[in-house]
Amino acid sequence: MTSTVPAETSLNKFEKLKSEKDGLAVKSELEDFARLGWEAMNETDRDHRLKWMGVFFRPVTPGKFMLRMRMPNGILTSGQMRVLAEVVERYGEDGNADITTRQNLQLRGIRLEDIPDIFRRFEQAGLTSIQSGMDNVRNITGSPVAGIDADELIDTRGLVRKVQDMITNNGEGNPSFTNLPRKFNIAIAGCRDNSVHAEINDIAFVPAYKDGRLGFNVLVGGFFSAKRCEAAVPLNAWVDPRDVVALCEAILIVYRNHGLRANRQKARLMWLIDEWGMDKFRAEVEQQLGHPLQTAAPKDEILWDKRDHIGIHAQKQPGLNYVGLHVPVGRLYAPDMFDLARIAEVYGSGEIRLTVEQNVIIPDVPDSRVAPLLKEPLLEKFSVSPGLLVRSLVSCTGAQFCNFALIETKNRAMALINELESELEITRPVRIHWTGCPNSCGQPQVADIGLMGTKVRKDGKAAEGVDLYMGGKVGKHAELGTCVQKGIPCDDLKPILRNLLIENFGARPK
Ligand code: SRM
Ligand code: SF4
Repeated sequence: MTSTVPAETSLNKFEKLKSEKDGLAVKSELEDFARLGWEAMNETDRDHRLKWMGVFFRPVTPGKFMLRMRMPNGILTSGQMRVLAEVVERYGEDGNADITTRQNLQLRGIRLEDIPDIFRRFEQAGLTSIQSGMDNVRNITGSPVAGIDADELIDTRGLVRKVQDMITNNGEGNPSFTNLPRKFNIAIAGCRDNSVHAEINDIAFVPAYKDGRLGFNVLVGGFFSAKRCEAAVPLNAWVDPRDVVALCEAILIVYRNHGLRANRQKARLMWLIDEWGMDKFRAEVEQQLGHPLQTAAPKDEILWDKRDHIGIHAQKQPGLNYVGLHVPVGRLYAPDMFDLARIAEVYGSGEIRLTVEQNVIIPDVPDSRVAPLLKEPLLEKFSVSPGLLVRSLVSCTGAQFCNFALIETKNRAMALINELESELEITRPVRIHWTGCPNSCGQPQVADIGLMGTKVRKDGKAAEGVDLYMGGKVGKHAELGTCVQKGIPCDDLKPILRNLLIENFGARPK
């Protein structure tokens, strides 16, 4: 199976660079790049094709690359965490790692000359960063408490892994799926609370019973972009869990072969569904699958509000607990990562999980080990009972490392939330999401209060500002929030948020 790009496609810059040389080709050239150095190597390889290996040139910090991993279902072992900690540790102050909004890790400060060695270590540790950027399928998300939640319907761990293995050829790289028209997101929900934001993925599986059998209803086309944001829509299909991999493969092939490529702003899956209509899209998927799809189950099983998994929770395995730690805006440093690895081994089974809220879960902690775990000094930084505002705070990378950013996000978000928490008595969690530009990596549209970076004028001068989003609903009856106020200078934001929290979210001045 090879990639087929329609001949009549007029080639934009990205289609051109992909047609000249597939991104995956750089896999065999990494030693050469390491020898040449980032300043001497081919710029297109450096700025674009390296992303097929998860290696991102950062114009904000030239020479210090970002490495985006794949963490299927957001799960890693203590051994893997330690390998990642060793990688960032060697870069001193430049090195850190961020938990991403796709239940994943991004490492920072990486030098190109170290990449071959880092990748050898990844291979030994069963880690991969392959096909994690550009026109590839992003990290596949699954329920963060899969296999340990007493109320779960379907354990998503194996399914997510199988879908990743199909897409990446078991981590070797798969040229069948390295030239998609655009990025592509897949999520598999197995619990009752939709803790993966199914509605904002290009393909989402949500648990549903059909004729007494448990499987998934399928949604397609959800995405955010600067031009357009859409929630996923029903494919009118129900699949048995055994058919998830085949359906993902069929949809990806249809998208790869027919997705719109001329205009990158119109290249996500939803634009193809719009052009064809759902009936034609579904029929093409069936043809690719080689058999008809079953129609959707009449209702899905997403019946709960979304949980954030922070704190101590009994597992379905009697006597065991999972402990959710709050990691402020997802930022980790090497000592934190070593500590998390140690804590997972000493108190749990050595497993570590990540959530789309950029937090960490330590599973398999016996009842008798919970109290000693709570005394660990790391929990002063990564709390099990954080303040009600910081608890649900999510932020994209922002100006510190991202060249698309119109504003600084993570540091500003933390500073502002700390001030608001000290001035207000908060009575319930409020989900506040920051994103540095209209690409919406920080998902402001799923938040109670979403803040999207923009440029404004204040006192006649250019300044950093935000557009304010409200109304995002998650879990049961998820809905996207919308922009309610544009162009608020960041310097003027605090009183506006303060009033919003008092008037709409039950906060009281202290
Ligand atoms: Fe994103 C591009 C960071 C989740 C929509 N995103 C980028 C780049 C790669 C831009 C760049 O090259 O600098 C950012 C890297 C900055 C850096 O140095 O960290 C970036 N995106 C992120 C992360 C790290 C945000 C975070 O702090 O958590 C998330 C990484 C997820 C992962 O592990 O793979 C991240 N990005 C998202 C999401 C949220 C999600 O998937 O739920 C979205 C919206 C959902 C979607 O894609 O439909 C998102 N990112 C974008 C877009 C707009 C896509 C579009 O169709 O136009 C871009 C720009 C692009 O692709 O051209 C983008
Ligand atoms: Fe960068 Fe914009 Fe994404 Fe934030 S939303 S990580 S600023 S591309």
